[in-house]
Amino acid sequence: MKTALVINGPNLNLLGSREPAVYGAQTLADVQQLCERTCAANGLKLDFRQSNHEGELVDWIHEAGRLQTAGQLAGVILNAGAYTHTSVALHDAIKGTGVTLIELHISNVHAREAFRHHSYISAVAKAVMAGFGVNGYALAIAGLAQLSS
Ligand code: CA2
Repeated sequence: MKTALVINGPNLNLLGSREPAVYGAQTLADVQQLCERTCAANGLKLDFRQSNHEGELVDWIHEAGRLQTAGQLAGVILNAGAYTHTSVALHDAIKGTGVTLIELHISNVHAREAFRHHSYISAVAKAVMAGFGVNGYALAIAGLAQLSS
């Protein structure tokens, strides 16, 4: 059974505590449970992580590339948070590893401030998911399962 690696970037540990109108009321622990259930239903194992540190996210993308090459990983679902809009390092890591990656956003970033409209991730992602709330994580896992089958 292959693994889906779900990576959450900066400030997503605050989910459920503030800005419910934008991000909903569910916590990151709730999102992890949703991902557990969805992976089980789609024949995948879940590895669920969060970090506020850009370099740690880069290290995890490198690890994902190695695991995918070894046939153990279906791919990555990445909510890079604000690093989406700033990080050439994440862009280079995804491109350099060639890992299958779905970019995910809880909110519709294109309906928000102009600085959220550009993503350094989209050009190197297999697919992009935005605006479905936290249910987007479940939709992305189902999509990843189809891509890897
Ligand atoms: O919509 C998304 O998922 C975002 O990736 C979330 C990021 C934001 O910078 C992106 O533009 C869009 C922010 C994550 C911070 O989440 C918080 C949740 C609750 C309270 C404070 C922050």
